[in-house]
Amino acid sequence: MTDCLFCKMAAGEIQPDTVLETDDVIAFRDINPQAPTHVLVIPKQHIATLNDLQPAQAELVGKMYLAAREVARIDGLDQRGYRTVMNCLEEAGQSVFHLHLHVLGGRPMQWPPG
Ligand code: IU
Repeated sequence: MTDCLFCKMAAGEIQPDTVLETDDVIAFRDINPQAPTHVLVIPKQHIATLNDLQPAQAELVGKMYLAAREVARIDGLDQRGYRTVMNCLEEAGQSVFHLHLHVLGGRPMQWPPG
């Protein structure tokens, strides 16, 4: 997907503020943070939304969560607490159509989210 911003980050054409990278995923700091820690975990492979996820890609989502856990450890949130969020489509707040997991923490969280 040549016109996908997150694909360009995955390809190294745009350099995000990267927290960690594996063969399959990248985690980088959100440009408009909503909490002291706000990191996005993306697969390097283009998947537009959760609706587009295929059963064969289930392990990839597990790797995204393992990366989110590592991000929390890096930012000192693993014992304190953190939230992971994946928005699917516009009504839920999805604005970038490349699968991503938000990792948020460092402040008290409200429930339910708005
Ligand atoms: P959303 O769930 O699709 O709304 O999340 C997209 C996120 O991508 C949002 O939090 C943006 O601030 C973030 N983001 C970014 O980190 N860098 C960018 O260049 C752009 C969006 I565009």
